[in-house]
Amino acid sequence: MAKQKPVINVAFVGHVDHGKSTTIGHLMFQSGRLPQQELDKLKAEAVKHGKVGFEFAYYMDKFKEERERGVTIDLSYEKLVTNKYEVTIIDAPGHRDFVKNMITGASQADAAFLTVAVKEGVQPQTKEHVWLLRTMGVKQIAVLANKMDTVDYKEDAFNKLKTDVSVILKQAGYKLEEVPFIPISGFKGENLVKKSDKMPWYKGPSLIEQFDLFKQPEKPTNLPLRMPIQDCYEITGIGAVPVGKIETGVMKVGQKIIILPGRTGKGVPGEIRSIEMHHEQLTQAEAGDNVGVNLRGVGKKDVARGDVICDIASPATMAEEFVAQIAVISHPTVIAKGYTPVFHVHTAQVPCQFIELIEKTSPDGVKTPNPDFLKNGDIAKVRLKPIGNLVIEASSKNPHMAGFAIRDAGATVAAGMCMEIKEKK
Ligand SMILES: Nc1nc2c(ncn2[C@@H]2O[C@H](COP(=O)(O)OP(=O)(O)OP(=O)(O)O)[C@@H](O)[C@H]2O)c(=O)[nH]1
Ligand SMILES: [Mg+2]
Repeated sequence: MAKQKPVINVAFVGHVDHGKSTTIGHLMFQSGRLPQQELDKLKAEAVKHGKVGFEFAYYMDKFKEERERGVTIDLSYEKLVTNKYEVTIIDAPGHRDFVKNMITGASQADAAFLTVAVKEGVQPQTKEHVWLLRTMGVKQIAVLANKMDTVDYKEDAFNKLKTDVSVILKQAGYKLEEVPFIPISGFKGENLVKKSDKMPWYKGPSLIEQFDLFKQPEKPTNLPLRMPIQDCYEITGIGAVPVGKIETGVMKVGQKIIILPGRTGKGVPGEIRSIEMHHEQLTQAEAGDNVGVNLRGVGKKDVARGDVICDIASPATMAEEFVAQIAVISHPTVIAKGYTPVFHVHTAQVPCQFIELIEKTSPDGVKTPNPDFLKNGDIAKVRLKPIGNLVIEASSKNPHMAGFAIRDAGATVAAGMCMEIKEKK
């Protein structure tokens, strides 16, 4: 079998209408995936809905409501094969009503293009998305200065945007020297595949070249084994078979493991008897693999979704309390001490109580120690107490086990990362 190219997931994010879907659609057109005939049809449909100019966006925005309103509502995915990678492009919505979908996209991304229309500049969701990328652990960002046609492809306008966007990137903790800025016109198709002759002052890569400049995402096989259990089956003659994705590390037949927290909260020790992936028996599986495992010493009643299979030599931590950095995205009122929403951490869902608001940074960048409450747009350092047993790790120890979304009444109210843990003994 031919060796496959490495896979990378790249999200397009940024404020509503700044041209994410259009840029992706045009990129697909120029790289031959969207035929002229199809484009003509999309153009006719855009005209019909009074949305002239949305034909490229329509390639990504397929729902009726998306097309009528001319906004992206949910994530859509597109494959692109570059010289180096098999890329999965994730088109995220920019509208503030759909931030929760953007968060899901960010949680799947290895890298992101922050798309900013050069005339409008930094807008509320430009900033919010930068923070969310950071919170969800997206380390590699490139900025697309889009709609360069609206400023006659002038270098001054590009430089002004660069200065403004740099401020928010820096606030969120990105290293500016690691963030490339690329001037493009998604609609006119400038600098997407071919270098644009309209911007001779620009010496950097085109959009498609930038995909290959992103670093290859690491398969975290060096970290200890962590497999959050998605479900557990009972198979006659075999016994309990937990299934799930190995987040980090390597799993081998014969390996000694412990499942945390387990029914009792004290952990259930066992041994890997067999590993199965796509109905095939393996002697070893690793980070990224979705597997079913049969365990010696473990019954179906001992484990459930939300438990984590860990290497017994370096098990995960259960938190008595933890300190996290969170971004408040969409809460109907304010978050104060005592609030106890449900936290979604790997496959676990556990209520956690806010026991201390340590510091907040409001959207204008002002920091307040010990605030009384948090509201939408705030980034905060908080102390939390799980009500029940929760396996979570500090992002410095295992970033794949540190991220979470906070949900309440069917909506994502905030997202965050665990920074520090007080371990449960
Ligand atoms: N002049 C000009 N218009 C553009 C460009 N890129 C996008 N547009 C227009 O901007 C509008 C919004 O484009 P979309 O691609 O839907 O923007 P989006 O960022 O995907 O929007 P959401 O997904 O709803 O956040 C459309 O009218 C596009 O034609 C560009 O490079 N130049
Ligand atoms: Mg869109």
